[in-house]
Amino acid sequence: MKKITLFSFLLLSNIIFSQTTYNLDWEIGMNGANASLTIDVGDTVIWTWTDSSPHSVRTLPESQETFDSGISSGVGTTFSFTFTEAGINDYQCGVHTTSMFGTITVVSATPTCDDPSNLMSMNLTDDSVDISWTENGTATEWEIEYDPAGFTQGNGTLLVDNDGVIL
Ligand SMILES: [Cu+2]
Repeated sequence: MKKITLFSFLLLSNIIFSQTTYNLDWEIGMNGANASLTIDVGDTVIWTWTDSSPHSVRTLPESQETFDSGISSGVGTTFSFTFTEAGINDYQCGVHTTSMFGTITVVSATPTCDDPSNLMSMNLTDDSVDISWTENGTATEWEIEYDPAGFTQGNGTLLVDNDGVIL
């Protein structure tokens, strides 16, 4: 008899996400709204030096995440940082602290995904099984991964269910 192991239930919306790269010019006089962005967790900001003065990009002490590019010069110099935590990141140029500063606000783009519970299987035959679970969030569609016992999660056969009936 073939044993089917039902393994994994994932919200589709939880595995579909994208990352965005933002570009900011970095020169004397860039501050406030011109140097500020609201982005999602996982997004990257690239600062590009657009004048010939020496600059840096560094966070202030209360910033959620911490970075410091060090001081460098040259039009076209870049510094990039990928934000991985939701929060507020005030930053400045370490050389021109009063004329070059901004805020990168990072928000959480991924909805929370509650694990289903009460996973049960019944009526197992050679080629079918009834399964049930309790949805603990607001999902209306589930991805079901299965294969013979011992398969590697991620390599199994996928089914998508949105009405509780799969034939
Ligand atoms: Cu500067």
